[in-house]
Amino acid sequence: MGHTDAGHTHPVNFDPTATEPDPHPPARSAGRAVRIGIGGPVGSGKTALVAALCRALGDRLNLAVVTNDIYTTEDADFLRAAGVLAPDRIEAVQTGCCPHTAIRDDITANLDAVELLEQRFPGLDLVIIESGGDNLTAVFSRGLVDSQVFVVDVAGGDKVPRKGGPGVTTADLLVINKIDLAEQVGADLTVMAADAHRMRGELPVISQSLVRTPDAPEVTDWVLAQLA
Ligand SMILES: Nc1nc2c(ncn2[C@@H]2O[C@H](COP(=O)(O)OP(=O)(O)O)[C@@H](O)[C@H]2O)c(=O)[nH]1
Ligand SMILES: [Mg+2]
Repeated sequence: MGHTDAGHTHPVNFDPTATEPDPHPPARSAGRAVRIGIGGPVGSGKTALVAALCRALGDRLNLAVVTNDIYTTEDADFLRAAGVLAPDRIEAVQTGCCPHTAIRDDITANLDAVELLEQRFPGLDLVIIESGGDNLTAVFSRGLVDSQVFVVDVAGGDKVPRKGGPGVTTADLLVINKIDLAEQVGADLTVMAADAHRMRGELPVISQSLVRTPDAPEVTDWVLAQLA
């Protein structure tokens, strides 16, 4: 006899902004470097933020960086050329695939890069891992990072925070970058901040401009608090 679904109702409570929390606690073992992931869409200012953090913290901490690019080592090359950190403290992972794959689904290449840096620099305090530019869906596996920052910018308009996605809703810190451009693109910063807080509950939000404050003082303080 044929099966029929007639009469059955399937309640669908789909909330496109909701994301299942990662069930695995951060695998942080005593003594190893704290790992902080920096994610967010292409061009939002992730590499610029990594450079700012290196400038602000490079003299105070034993610090290293892993960059992720799809087909190049562009971000690592940029950071080395900018001289923000000794070149051998920067390792590039070429993902060859969608960036989220290498930071969330198969983190092996990133773990290898982190371990290489940990062997090269005993007593490392902090490893910053920059994701390849992705969209609003890419977040880091908690098996790779202890905490993560998601960077969006105002240039795409003030709608971005309310579009949600796991980066906006669950990252340990949301950065709204390039606030210096708000007027040019007609983005309302009050709306962006209010939407961000509504989407994130108690989780912190920092609005900043790396043009106005190139050393990212608020994000630097947040990073230091993660190490405390
Ligand atoms: N006006 C402005 N430009 C910024 C700011 N932060 C980064 N940029 C620029 O935005 C572009 C993309 O930044 P980048 O760090 O490469 O973005 P990524 O793709 O997320 O790593 C670069 O030209 C940066 O100089 C900011 O706060 N204000
Ligand atoms: Mg980058």
